[in-house]
Amino acid sequence: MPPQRHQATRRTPGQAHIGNTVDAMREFYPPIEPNRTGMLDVGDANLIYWEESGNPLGKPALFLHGGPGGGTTPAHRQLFNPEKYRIILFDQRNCGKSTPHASTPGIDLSHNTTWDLVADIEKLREHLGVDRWLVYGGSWGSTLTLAYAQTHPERVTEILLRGIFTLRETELDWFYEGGAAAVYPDLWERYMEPIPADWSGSNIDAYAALLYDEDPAVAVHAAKAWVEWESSTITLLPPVDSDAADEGEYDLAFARIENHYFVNKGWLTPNQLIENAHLLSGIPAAIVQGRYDMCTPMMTAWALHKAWPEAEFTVVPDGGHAFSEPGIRSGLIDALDRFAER
Ligand code: STX
Repeated sequence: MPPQRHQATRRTPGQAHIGNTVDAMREFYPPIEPNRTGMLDVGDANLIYWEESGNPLGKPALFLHGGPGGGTTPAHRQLFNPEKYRIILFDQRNCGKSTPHASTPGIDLSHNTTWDLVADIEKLREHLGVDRWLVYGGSWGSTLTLAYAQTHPERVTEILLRGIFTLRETELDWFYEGGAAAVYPDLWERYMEPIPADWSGSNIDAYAALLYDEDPAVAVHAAKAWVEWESSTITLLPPVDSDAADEGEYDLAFARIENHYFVNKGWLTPNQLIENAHLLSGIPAAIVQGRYDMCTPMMTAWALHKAWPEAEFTVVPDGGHAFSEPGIRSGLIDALDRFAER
């Protein structure tokens, strides 16, 4: 079979690999069901949904989902070889199957911060009796992976990151305040539509009010516009399906949680996660970044690569943001298969 163009491929540490080098296309592993699931009490009246699939005696691997507020889906299990990995997924506070859900009227998100989630990961690790684990995170999941691994490096065997996001002002400005409007002026109009014409503050602040409007129809309308902007710009090619049948709970939770993190700048100091990359020294790591990622553009992956040259760095030449895209998926599965042999 001739090589296919949209592959990510194996990369040696310390070098940037950018271009058209291709290996074999990788498919997802087959769909699997969890071996066990549970709800862990992490305090502050929060229960988080967790699940384990794959090999109960395999190499422990933790999947950190995006958003924040995106939740896990069964497809996330399929990045990992189920014979090799003990695959652990959980829904971060107030989203997915975790409770209370952020769409609940009167929800209080003050106990939902980056550092609450880092503490939750440690609680989950102890609850499951895991000593050390591989951690994978894409997008916001990459932010959380960096925050967790820089806080508890001794608990992390390997790191895999996709679509690097570190919640810096420049990154929020790009995606939520107008940068990406240069590429998607049509979709940008729809994102801006709920914001009152006389509003003079930031878009993120406008949405912070809209998402809690006393009229639930206004809040849901805003949530749908927020989510649609994000979900329609994360793949290189337009997505095929939409969530038109959704009642709004997913959108409300996703938009409220993301917006809450962005208003608070992730409870991070400027550039914190990149400046602290040295704390990850010695942990085998790989970064997979799509060249045409419009949500978390490559400037951040590049900055991380410069600060952390020992991590493998792969740019997928025809990749966007989503983990399911062929080149991105191939790069991730290739890295996970190699880490499985360590
Ligand atoms: N947010 C990027 C992020 O983590 C800035 C993200 N964007 N879309 C997603 O996650 C979903 C795939 C979960 C919808």
